[in-house]
This record gives sequence, structure tokens and C-alpha cells, in this order.
Amino acid sequence: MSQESDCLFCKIIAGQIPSTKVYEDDTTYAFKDINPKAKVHVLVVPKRHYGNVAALAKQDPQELSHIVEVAQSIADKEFHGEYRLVFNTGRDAGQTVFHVHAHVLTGEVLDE
Ligand code: DGP
Repeated sequence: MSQESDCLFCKIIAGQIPSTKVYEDDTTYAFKDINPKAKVHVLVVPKRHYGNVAALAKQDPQELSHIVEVAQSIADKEFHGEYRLVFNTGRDAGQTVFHVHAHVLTGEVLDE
């Protein structure tokens, strides 16, 4: 799996930094956000390193689709299939970790 030596989420995926795993398969890893913004706040990431969702969409659209499926399955389990899915893209949009990640916010009624 392609890894960037300086990437926090590559290290989490590799088990070099601990995380609370929610889901894992061959291509995808999901874990609890360290700073939750909802009752359930999970980050879903491809194991392969892409800097943002646009790069992922271009280089591996099937994985992007799979990430949405994983988000749906988390929300099916946690909150009758309803959730907010956010990909912050770029520093000025609030992206702080440059390994693409879907924020899955669910588990409660969310503010608009
Ligand atoms: P963003 O701002 O969209 O790049 O989101 C990055 C998220 O990653 C943010 O909500 C906090 C989370 N985060 C940062 N460092 C860690 C960590 O070491 N462990 C976990 N579980 N989450 C982290």
C-alpha cells in the first residue's frame, strides 16, 4: 500500500499511531475522530495515500464510491442511515490532514 512517511493518517493506518477502529477492509480504514463534532464522528480513509478528495476521484473513483458505502453502513448501524459526509478540501476550507478523509457525522439530529 502506498504510504507517505510524513503522513499522520498513513501512520494510523499502519498501526504506528493508535486509533479506535470502526471498520477495516483491504482498501479502506475507518476510525473515531479525536475531536468529535457529533455524537458519532468517524473518519473514513483510503489506505492508499491521496492528498484530497479531488485526487481520489480522479485516480480511484471506485474507492471514493466505496468510502460512501462505508459511511452509509456506519450510519445504518448508528442512526437509521442518516448522516453528514464532509470532505474538507484545502487549508482555507479547514483541511488540516492532507490524506483524504471523509468525516461521517451521525448518531444524533445535526444542526443545519
Ligand atoms: P480536517 O480538518 O478535515 O483535515 O480533519 C482532520 C481531523 O482529523 C480532525 O477532525 C481531527 C482528526 N485528527 C487529527 N489528528 C488525529 C489523531 O491523531 N487521531 C484521530 N483519531 N483523529 C485525529
